[in-house]
Amino acid sequence: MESTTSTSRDELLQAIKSWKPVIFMHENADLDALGSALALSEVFDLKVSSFGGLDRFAKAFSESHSIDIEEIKPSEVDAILLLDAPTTRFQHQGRVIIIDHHSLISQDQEEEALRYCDPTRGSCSEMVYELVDDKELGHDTVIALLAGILSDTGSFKYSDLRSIETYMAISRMYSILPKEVYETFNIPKPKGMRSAVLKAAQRLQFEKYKGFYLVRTQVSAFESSVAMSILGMGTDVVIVASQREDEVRLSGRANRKAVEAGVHLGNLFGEMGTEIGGDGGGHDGAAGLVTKGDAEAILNISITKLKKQF
Ligand SMILES: [Mn+2]
Repeated sequence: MESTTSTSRDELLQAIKSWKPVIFMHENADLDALGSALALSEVFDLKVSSFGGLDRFAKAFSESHSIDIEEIKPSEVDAILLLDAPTTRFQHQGRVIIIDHHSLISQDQEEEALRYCDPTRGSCSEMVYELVDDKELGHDTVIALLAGILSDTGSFKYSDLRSIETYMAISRMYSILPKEVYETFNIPKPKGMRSAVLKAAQRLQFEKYKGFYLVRTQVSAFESSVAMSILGMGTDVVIVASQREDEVRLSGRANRKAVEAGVHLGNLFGEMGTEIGGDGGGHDGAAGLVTKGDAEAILNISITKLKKQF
């Protein structure tokens, strides 16, 4: 089911140069998407759109580095370059280029696009850097790329050696020490996040299945931060749901041991999205689903399906 690189580097670069696409990042764009966008924008003189918003780290980074991103709508442009997501998921006409490192969950998600995608890579930033490594990049762009690699690989916890090699190559080329990159993540926690984590811990339910601790819980917000915090408590897989009116968001995290035993949360949520409606996907150890219904019922379905992966 996994889609790998399907266009050549030369064909991709040629299309970027001749189509002059506007860069779109995924919804709630993270540092990986932002770093990739800044590098391509700088090298090929492309516009970047903030359509779909930025997450708190990407937002803090662009604010502190005075990076101004316009909110260009997809319907206003002839060609789109989508970064760090396997499908566009928004209304648009015209040509599409996709550079991504997620797996495409189902064939019907496939769209007419020039795809330069490799789900075996740890980050989009490393793929993009390798496309432009013969060009001189600005300092802020380099920091964003390094931060993108670090955050998407969980500081290399989930990476292969290529992520580390690319990180090293960039750091060496621009003489950047890790402490400067880590500063990017040093931003205050938003109001309510700590209490969301504590409330989620208070109401979590766990079971032991084939020697693995499976945890579920519910929050009203911050589901992915909560999932990360609970994974840090020593659990093997955690799925956190948040209900907002009839919309339910699931965020899941699995540790290496669970992934090695067969868990792939991106596939799990992708299949659930296809079966019950909604958008789901991600990586083996970190994924999300947005769907409609009752949080408790959807959590139950996810745990039942999760057990089949072991
Ligand atoms: Mn990414």
